[in-house]
Amino acid sequence: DESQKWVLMVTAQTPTNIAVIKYWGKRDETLILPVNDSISVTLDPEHLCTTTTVAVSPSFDKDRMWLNGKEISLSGGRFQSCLREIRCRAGDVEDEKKGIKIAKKDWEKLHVHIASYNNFPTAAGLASSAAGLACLVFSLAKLMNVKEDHGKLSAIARQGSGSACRSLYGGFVKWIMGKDEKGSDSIAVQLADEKHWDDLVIVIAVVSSRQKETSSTTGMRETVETSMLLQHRAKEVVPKRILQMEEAIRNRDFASFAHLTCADSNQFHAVCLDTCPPIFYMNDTSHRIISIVEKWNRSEGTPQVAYTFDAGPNAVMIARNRKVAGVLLQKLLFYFPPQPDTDLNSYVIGDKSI
Ligand code: 2P0
Repeated sequence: DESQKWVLMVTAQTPTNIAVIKYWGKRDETLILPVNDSISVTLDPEHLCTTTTVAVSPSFDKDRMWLNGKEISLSGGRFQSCLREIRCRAGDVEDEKKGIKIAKKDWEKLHVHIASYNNFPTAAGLASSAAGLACLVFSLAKLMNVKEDHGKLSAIARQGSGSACRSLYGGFVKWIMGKDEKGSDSIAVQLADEKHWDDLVIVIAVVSSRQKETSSTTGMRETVETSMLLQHRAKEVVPKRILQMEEAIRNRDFASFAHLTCADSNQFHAVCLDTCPPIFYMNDTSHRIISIVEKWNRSEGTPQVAYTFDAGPNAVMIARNRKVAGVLLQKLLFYFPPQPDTDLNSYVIGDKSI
């Protein structure tokens, strides 16, 4: 049947983001509404990003998805929420060259195939859901000619994974927690674009290639249920830090930026420790990195490097400029010397087996 032969495709690429004021804890688990605002920096797409191709064809008999070449289930509630939210906003699509015409109402009957690749090892514990879900939502929105702005799309990506809403913009991004119980105002906004503060250099030290033991979703739930410190953090600490961080970013004030970033990472891990049973995401190597950076910053009289750790032991370090980043790499190689035959492109500093 000739009418079944066409395939329409869209490809998009989305970088991951690193929070400098952390999201940890939900007030609504299904809609993914957080207990506080968060701020992140989106990485350069060359390094840690997801590339997703979405395709539609009348010959597809169900929605299917492949991650790094392996088919995965789309049955989870979060994928289904994203697909549903995008589908119900689909518009008319026309490709004259291919002779394809899809009317708004046709999308209910059509199925999509999604192929997604990460250009970094998913198992290394580096945020992959943020880039993945943001890219999925963005590419589907393009394919289906959804005419919503980035804010609206961020609210859809949020329902796939909280941190994903921040990956729809480059530069510095704030996820506003919002007040609405349906989540319509829990969206991401760009604070400054990628050119605003381009002296900064981000260095990621892979401390362990093992996958984390407690998923973010489970960890957050347990923290919300058991930690008293989280209440204090969400209500008293973060609202002030958000304002200070916005000002530091606006003024490119590295000293304030570094103090806030390090303090917020440490408080996030303190909240994890305050959870019952306690959650340990950092290990001895992570702690050593903190000590090295703290000592260096103090000896210089003003911060040179900020560190931040997510739900795993890997260190994300932000150097004030390229020169400092060079010195940072030298220091890391001095404190964590590789064996002579080590491939530095995949060197895991705390994991002797690699
Ligand atoms: C963040 N993290 O702000 C924080 C800091 C990890 C530590 O967002 O349950 O994968 O999908 O909303 O977004 C990781 O949590 O969790 C995270 P869900 P997500 O980047």
